[in-house]
Amino acid sequence: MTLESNMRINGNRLWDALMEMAKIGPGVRGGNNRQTLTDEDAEGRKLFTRWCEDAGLTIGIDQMGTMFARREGTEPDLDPVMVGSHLDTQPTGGKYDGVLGVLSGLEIIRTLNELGIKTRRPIVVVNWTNEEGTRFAPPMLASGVFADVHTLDWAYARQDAEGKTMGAELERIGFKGDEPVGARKMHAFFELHIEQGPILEAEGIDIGVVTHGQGLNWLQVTLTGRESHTGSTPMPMRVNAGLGMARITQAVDEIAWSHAPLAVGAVGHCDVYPNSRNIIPGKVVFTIDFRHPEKDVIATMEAELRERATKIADDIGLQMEIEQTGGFDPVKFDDTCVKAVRDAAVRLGYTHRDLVSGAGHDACWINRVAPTAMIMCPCVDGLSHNEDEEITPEWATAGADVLYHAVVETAEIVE
Ligand code: HGY
Ligand code: MN
Ligand code: MN
Repeated sequence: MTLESNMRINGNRLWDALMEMAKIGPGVRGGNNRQTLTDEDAEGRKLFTRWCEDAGLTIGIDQMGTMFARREGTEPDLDPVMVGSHLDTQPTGGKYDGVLGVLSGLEIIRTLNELGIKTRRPIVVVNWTNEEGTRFAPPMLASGVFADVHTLDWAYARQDAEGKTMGAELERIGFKGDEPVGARKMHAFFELHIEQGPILEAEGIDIGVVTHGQGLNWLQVTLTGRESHTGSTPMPMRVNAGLGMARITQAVDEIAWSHAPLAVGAVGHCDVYPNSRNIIPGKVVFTIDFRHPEKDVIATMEAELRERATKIADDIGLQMEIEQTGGFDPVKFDDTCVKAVRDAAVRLGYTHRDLVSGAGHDACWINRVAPTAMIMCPCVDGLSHNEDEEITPEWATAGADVLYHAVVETAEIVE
């Protein structure tokens, strides 16, 4: 049997699953707050487990808590085709970032079961732990350990704002598996994700065929000045760490604009100490997020930032430390997998265009250990990492249809 254009997933069932999962870890404005290794994440993992077991899948969990739900192939010894993304969300996240990719993988299984279709290769649906990197930096942490970018011990030692470690939290929620991370081999990996940008919607296109992912550089800056009274300290005597952060934040924006149109830069995280209304900040810690499709431009932006930040700190009399707390080079996805995605979009009659991913994804690390490709669907106003994140059922269905064809073609249908 070959994949025909009428072979499609059940879009209503997928949408119902998305809405069901969205009830877990609700945000304050209709989105989600299901941060990694929280009780809410554990509840979402348990719902996913129930659904996978109902679909006849066997579940393995590795030492980073990543979940692998396996549908057997007719040739069990062949390396499986893996498909998935992440169920953890930002603190003010949307209902679809990551979740669409995991639940579309499950929808593929449900469709294959319903039609009684068998594949030579096993198919494994994956929920990667801590893609977002908000509670425990850096992002894509479990897939990074899987791809041998980080060690397991380093990942376990990552601490959240309350000093809790990743290892202890994995233990606490009962998802610290014993499978060695990276032991599972795979023939290929596919990830469906919302674009989190404006291009597909603006151009009226259904499918992003993701050929590359841009690189990322997270620089954590610590500025130390002197706490003093905001009222009685004369201006010339102030050593204001908050002022340094403001000027460096402005410099980040100017550096990104100076490498337009593809460079981006912002400060999204900051801690001010002691954070009292009438004390000049004695210390600030904040994170710069630089991104660009070309590695050398990212390096140039970092060099320019270090030069300007040093002058800013010297002018104010601040001590400064800069530490890289996250980063990955731009990635080029596998040509064969990308072709499977593009051919699927054509076969199914969906409009499509090549795309570079603006956000980082687990696929960016898994691309190091297996042939990998991504599919993107539009999102409303290109908005994401915001509780107003929205997609349409049609966009979800189109993305999952293309994912279905790319995965099943690669896993090889058995006549
Ligand atoms: O930061 C990112 O690009 C991803 O959303 N974690
Ligand atoms: Mn994501
Ligand atoms: Mn995200």
